[in-house]
Amino acid sequence: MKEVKFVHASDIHVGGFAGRALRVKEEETLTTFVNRCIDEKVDFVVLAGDTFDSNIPPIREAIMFSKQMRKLKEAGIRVYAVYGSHDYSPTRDSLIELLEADGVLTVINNEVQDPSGVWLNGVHGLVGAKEVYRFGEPELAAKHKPSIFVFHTAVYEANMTPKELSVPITNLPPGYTYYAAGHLHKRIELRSMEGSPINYPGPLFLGWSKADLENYFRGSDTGFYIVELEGDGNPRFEYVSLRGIRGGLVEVSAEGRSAAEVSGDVERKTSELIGSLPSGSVVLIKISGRLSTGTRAEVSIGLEKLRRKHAEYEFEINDRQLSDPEEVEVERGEQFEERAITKLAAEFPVKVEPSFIQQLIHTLGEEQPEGMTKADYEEALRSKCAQLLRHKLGNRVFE
Ligand SMILES: [Mn+2]
Repeated sequence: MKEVKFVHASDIHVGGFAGRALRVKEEETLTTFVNRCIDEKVDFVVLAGDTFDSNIPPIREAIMFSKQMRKLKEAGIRVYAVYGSHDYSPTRDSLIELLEADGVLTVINNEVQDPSGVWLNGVHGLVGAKEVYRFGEPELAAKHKPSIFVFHTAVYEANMTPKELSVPITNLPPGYTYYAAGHLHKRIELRSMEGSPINYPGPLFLGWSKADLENYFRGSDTGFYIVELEGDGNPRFEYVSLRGIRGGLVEVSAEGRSAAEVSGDVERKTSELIGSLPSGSVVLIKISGRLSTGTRAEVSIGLEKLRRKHAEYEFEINDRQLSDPEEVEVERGEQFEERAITKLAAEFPVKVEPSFIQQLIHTLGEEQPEGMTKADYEEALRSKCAQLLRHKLGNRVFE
């Protein structure tokens, strides 16, 4: 077999950031990415999930992405994708399906052979990592070589997720030449039991969260892999870094300080930072801790003033861990859910056992099976819940 070259990217999260500067940058990054794929004359591109930030992203962003994929198609480059936890839809109500119908990419549902001769198979990432149970399926083992396994799940050995939300390397389907992984927003390179690469490229662009943006400003990798397969040998790969967002991070602790002090500190640090940044740069402001006096709202007003004063910059705010002085501690820790349910059950006008509420929550959480219409699914859910309630509370509640 002749040498095959492909690109492995993941977690593009198209539409993940709404600010104008970041949207422009997203398009620039994708253009650079697509041009590089074309220049390198790769045979195909593999996207390991979370291509879009949601199943139905903003249409403007989706059109931009679709045009980029079309450029690849016109250059004779095939694109293969699995779903990630962000763009998956149990009913296939995802714009990925539209791109597939349009012929610019192929969703990997079963093993598929690329015209280069390489085989691909994979597992979609689901919400809450529910796909972890699929990895033991014997039919997922590689039947051909060379072959690529594409998945959107954390491996336990990456040390970034709890056991129940990840798959141990020993449980990955055996026999593949290359494991194209996604989901972890960090570049990680591991090896399978047989020595094949298991690579996480991290986000191609930024990811979607304020934490992703913070990691970016702290220097975390964003980019993709170019992989070369030749005969039965181990694949060679090279990481291509894609950076270029101008901006920086302003971090302020609110712990034990007044809202006025915090606002003053944010203003001073922001002015210091933007003194060295061209207009159009992105400034991430992170404020965390419990205020001694004043409120979060006061801090927000200060931020709004700052935004208006420096309108030529784009601000992203992360104040999720900023709290008011008198705010009640949110319950945390072991068996939090059980404790909350027990408390709730005690407040019900009729006697209900906590286990019953859990059963009900579980039933309501059942996913819509493939091939079932939304209406049928809702009807099935309603009837299951009604059955449960009738059994527990008697018919009177439905009269
Ligand atoms: Mn992701």
